[in-house]
Amino acid sequence: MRVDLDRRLASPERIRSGSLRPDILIWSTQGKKMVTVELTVPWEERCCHLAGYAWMEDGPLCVKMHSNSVNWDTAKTLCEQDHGRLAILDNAKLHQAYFNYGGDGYRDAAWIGVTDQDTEGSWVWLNGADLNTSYWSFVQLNNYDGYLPDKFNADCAATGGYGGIIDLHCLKTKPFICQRIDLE
Ligand SMILES: [Ca+2]
Ligand SMILES: [Ca+2]
Repeated sequence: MRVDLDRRLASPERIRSGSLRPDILIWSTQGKKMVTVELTVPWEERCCHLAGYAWMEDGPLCVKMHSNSVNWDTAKTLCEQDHGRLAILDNAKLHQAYFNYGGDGYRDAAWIGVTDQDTEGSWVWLNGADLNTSYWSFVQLNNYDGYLPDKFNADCAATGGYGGIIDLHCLKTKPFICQRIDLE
């Protein structure tokens, strides 16, 4: 079956409901069953790159490092507008893939998708997972970052230095990392 047409996934406009996954959806309302079919074609392996994101095979992780500084909420919105989310590094493998990618492992502070805005001290990723701090090389979640006039209210997290995680005031502006989980 040829689905890799001219390096584009093409389907008639009137039956296309989305450009991403799944490729085929078959359902029966009577039988209350749904079957999803995902076709893998050679070109799809490079989707992450083609979308302008970095492909970190070891994760696997498909992320984009945005160097412009915005507050945490804006970063979250910008990632969502680009069909993604603020990056979620909720296991050691993802953490390692991210920090080992290129360079010497150093990463400037950049927003990631974990916050303790709902309950102070209880850090939760945007996918609902609790933050496990065991695999971060240093953890500075002290609810303080010197942001004026609200120094003792750091509820959003950023990557920091060599494998670390730090908390900052959510209104502070920082670079941010978006993730396209649909391209991983
Ligand atoms: Ca906090
Ligand atoms: Ca802090």
